[in-house]
Amino acid sequence: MPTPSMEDYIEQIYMLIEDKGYARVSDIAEALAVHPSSVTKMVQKLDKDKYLIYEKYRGLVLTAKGKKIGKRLVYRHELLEQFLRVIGVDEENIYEDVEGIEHHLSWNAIDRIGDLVQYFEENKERTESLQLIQKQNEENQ
Ligand SMILES: [Mn+2]
Repeated sequence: MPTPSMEDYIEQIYMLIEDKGYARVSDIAEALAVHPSSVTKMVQKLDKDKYLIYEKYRGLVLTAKGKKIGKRLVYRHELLEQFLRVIGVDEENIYEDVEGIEHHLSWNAIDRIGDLVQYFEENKERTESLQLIQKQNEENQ
């Protein structure tokens, strides 16, 4: 299993490759707000663990294993954003909150959160009913 930090890198590399077709060390460093030398170190570790293949002058490609995990990590991030949005968390908090929790939930919990998001999306009255409770709670504070 990748560590939280490895997960952040795999997730970011997967997104960069989806968006641009490639992921350069400088792009990864910028996206994660870290020094390029940290990226190089991590990329070497990810290569060693077979998540990607890194060739210094030719860039990097994800292996099948890296792609599979990258896809799940991006899905998890997006699902958690949807979840926080659906329960009414302020938009300005959503990204940071997801970054804070995404590595610390089991896949079991992720799947159940997926059910809950589906539960709300299948019937807008459920969201309205939740919003009513939130309004009442705010008024009572
Ligand atoms: Mn993330």
